[in-house]
Amino acid sequence: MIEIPADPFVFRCAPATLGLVVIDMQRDFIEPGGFGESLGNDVARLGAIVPTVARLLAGFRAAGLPVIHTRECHKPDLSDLPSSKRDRGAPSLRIGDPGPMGRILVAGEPGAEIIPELAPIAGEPVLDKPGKGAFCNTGFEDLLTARGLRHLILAGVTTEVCVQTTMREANDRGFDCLLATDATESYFPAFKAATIQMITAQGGIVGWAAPTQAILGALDA
Ligand code: C5J
Repeated sequence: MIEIPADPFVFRCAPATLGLVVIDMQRDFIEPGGFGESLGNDVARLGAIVPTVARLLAGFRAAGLPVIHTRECHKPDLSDLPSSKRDRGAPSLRIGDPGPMGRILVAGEPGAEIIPELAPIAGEPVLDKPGKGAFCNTGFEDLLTARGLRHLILAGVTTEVCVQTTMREANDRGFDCLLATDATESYFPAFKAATIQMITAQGGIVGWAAPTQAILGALDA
């Protein structure tokens, strides 16, 4: 049994049901010139968590536990991009527009790739998702179920958008989820803090939260 000291209480599971989900650690969110910066954000905040996410990944790989990566991106013909998503806000570059790293958030373009430091290795699924949550119009639930996964550690960006949405979707489907607090980040520090408070409040209404060291310590034990 794996036991992770967590907020609001210990997160327990059998190793065979535990997997790591790394959300959207893509060049478009983390590197200058991508979607994140086009929205006016300081992408350096997100880059700062890369070594911690790498440690978490290494811990799961060393323990022989499954890792799944997601990428927020759209088909080149944008047929999976609703106008409600494309036209929201006033970014300098919209999804599908050409930018310094190719077309913004389009599958196959350099910007949509996972950053090289966290590149998936052979056997690790990479799930392309058109929504903020990983369950929207994807086969994510089947992918998890086929692997016998019921307990998920979540990491990645951004905390209050794709990570939180995925965690809420997973929780509603009966998965127990723990957010790795120092392996996730937001462009807005207050939104990250509020997300952690929201998910763990009321007895863990959406799930658990714990730092990477606590997760790795439990895997080692
Ligand atoms: C956003 C994401 N923030 N991966 N995407 O648009 O959180």
